[in-house]
Amino acid sequence: TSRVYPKLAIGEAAKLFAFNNGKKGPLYYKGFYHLFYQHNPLNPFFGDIMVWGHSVSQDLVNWIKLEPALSPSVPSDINSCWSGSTTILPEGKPVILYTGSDTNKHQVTVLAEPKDPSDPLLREWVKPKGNPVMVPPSNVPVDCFRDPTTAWQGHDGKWRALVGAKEKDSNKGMAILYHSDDFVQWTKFLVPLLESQVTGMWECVDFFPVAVTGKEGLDTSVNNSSVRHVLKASYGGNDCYVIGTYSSETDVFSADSEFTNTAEDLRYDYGNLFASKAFFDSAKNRRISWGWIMERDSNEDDIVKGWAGIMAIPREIWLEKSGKKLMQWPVEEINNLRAKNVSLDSKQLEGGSILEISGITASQADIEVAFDLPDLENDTEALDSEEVDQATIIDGYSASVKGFYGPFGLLALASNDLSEHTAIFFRVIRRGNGYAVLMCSDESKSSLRDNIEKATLGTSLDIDPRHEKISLRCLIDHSVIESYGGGGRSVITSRVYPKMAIGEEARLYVFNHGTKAVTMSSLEAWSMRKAQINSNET
Ligand code: DQQ
Repeated sequence: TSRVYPKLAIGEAAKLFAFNNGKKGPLYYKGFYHLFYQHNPLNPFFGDIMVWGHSVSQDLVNWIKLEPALSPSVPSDINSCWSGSTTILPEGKPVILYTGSDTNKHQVTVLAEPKDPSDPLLREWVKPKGNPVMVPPSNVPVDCFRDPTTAWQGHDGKWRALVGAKEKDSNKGMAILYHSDDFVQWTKFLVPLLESQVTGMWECVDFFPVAVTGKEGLDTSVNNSSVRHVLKASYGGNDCYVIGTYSSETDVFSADSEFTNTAEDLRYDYGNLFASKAFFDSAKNRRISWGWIMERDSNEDDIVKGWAGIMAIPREIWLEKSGKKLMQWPVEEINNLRAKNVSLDSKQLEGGSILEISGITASQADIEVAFDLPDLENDTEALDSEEVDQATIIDGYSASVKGFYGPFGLLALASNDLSEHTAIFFRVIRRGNGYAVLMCSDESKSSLRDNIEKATLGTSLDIDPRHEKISLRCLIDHSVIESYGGGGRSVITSRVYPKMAIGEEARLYVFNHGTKAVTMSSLEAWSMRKAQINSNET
């Protein structure tokens, strides 16, 4: 396998060599952020042997790639080291719980500890005797029991952890709860902490507290009356979550809603993001979620380019003031890559208009733009109404459907003849006696290449366009567009493979293809510098 070192930019900073997927056990320890990730050192696709790749950073932007942290070495993980999580014990030592594929290819939970806890780079890990510490329960298939969470301590000081699973002969997905006094002996709790009849296997489960007010992150064991809990499960290609109240006295998690395995489920991202993991960053008291962005090209393409899979920009997450959903925003450190800046004052965008944003590197950029619909209130014309079937709503995720208010937004990674572009846009439609804002990312014209999956994606953005501007931040990086709507209320990540709109040939436009004029009340755009990625081939 050729190990290629493509020119690296921001999102590409996380382009990790050969195949990687899914976040594993990120953590902050002795001044370093650690990113562990599923890695196939041999081929740019999911392999029979997967290891824990390992990179470290002091700022979440510039990275040093180290040797793999975990590789198959004991009967419990001889056929792969799959996903898991890190936990920092009260005395400050980090430990890992992860899924091993054992000699019989059963998925079991393995405990690993740092060989030298005084090494801030945590380069070497050892697997104490007593492994595996958990094995699939009898009602769970041996290949549906994986991805243990970060553990937390209840009021009684006992450890708790969850493992994602599916029930035998059913479509029930669940998070199985385990207790432990010593982090080695784990006892399964009578009932799962949460389950759903309709989702199938829950991968990469995550469970953590969020403060009911403010943005500060909380360490995983915090629980009190000003805390709620989030349970995230990866299924159906999405990272979905519910918010609820957890008591360690009863070990009951009362969720406000259920997983339905439909578009109604709350998602971290309405585009391409999966197998994320959140961790508490004690350096800055924030909770950071890190997701994996899959390839949408072919295996053959991945073999040609020599790598596959990238990590999204780390996101700070906190509870939205309504308490009904999470907010997400790129970690502030990414702003340190901002270089040349252009800013535009308020402009009226007539229906059918398009305006190039020049003066920045459109293929590697950070854009913040806001739109305003001053006439919406007294617009008596019959707007597009949302009282239509779901299929029509989904059609609305395409930028080619012309409405009254919308589509308006950005054409990113656009060729100058617009034959290639990814449209990130909004629509405002009537909903009952108010309005709904749809936020969409239309990849259908993102590439002239074949064998690429091009989705039209969208979701409802939870703001009232009569009283607040419609804001959008896009981090554009060659083959990734991360779009944050409404200050982080909704996020859509698109993975695209333009053939013409690459490097200096890429363009950026603001557009309004709706019938009605909208006001672009402000736009700030920055060229983004490359992050430094080095291999510490010690
Ligand atoms: N990928 C890992 C599993 C996890 C899945 C294996 C998530 O542990 O469930 O590479 O994409």
